[in-house]
Amino acid sequence: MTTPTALRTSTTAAPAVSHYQASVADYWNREKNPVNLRLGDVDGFYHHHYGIGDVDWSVLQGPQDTRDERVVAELHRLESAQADVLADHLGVVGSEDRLLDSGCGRGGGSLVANKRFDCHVDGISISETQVAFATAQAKKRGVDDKVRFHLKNMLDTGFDTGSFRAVWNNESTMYVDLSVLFAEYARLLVRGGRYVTITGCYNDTYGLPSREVSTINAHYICDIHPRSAYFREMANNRLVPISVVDLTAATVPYWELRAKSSLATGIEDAFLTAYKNGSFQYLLIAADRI
Ligand code: GPP
Ligand code: MG
Repeated sequence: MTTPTALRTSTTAAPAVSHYQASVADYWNREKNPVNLRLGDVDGFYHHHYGIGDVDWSVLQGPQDTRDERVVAELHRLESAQADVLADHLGVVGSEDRLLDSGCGRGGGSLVANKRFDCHVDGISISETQVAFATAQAKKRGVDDKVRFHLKNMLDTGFDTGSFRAVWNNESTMYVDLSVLFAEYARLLVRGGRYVTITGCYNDTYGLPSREVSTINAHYICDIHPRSAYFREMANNRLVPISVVDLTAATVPYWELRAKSSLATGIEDAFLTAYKNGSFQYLLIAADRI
């Protein structure tokens, strides 16, 4: 077996990652889905998460030659609404505070938080391509003095203890062991700091992962956790939930529109079936570091 680049002993900035993480990084280094790039092109906020809120179904009517454009704008509006809801839960953030966007993708969420709070944001990813892309976006917006992106492993960031007012994961916790992740956040967050995640989790009351949840895992090379694991590992790591919002019903319309669009990637039916059969849930959890 070839040793993944990021695992080799090296003097480069590449983070120490497992073979599994190297395969995930490879996926994101190659990823160029129009559903992400064309949506980001709308306003320069490139997201790697899904959307919430009611769909304006009129986008499917009107001239055929501009239908795609209308659908792209509508899907992006719903993804932007999701990013705003996450930012709503970050608590009181001042312009000198520092936030961590853990699993930052192409950097859209970091730019949203900086725009809202004028704060410092560090975004981290194990994908070189994503870090380079996000860095270019921050430069383009002229916010690279406050928004910085790093090639780092979220399980072992190397950032100073107590250096962050808030940390978030927007759909990236399913790539890591939560017991290790939350121990790192308990270290990174200042006492009284805020942790927020929006995540897809499997529903303990359904049982173990359904066929559709397993299909989603295979599609993205991830390992969706049960809902219970979030609360157990937060409790084990000085993170006390303050808000739990079930966004499942709010995300279904996004998937219905995405399934009808030319941007569909093939995973849409699995999400829709999993949400509708009760095996999968889309949750926001905000917690305080005590
Ligand atoms: C969306 O990224 C998020 C993930 C791939 C992580 C898995 C999330 C779950 C809730 C299970 P994306 O925006 O790059 O995905 P896509 O290309 O499908 O839009
Ligand atoms: Mg996407």
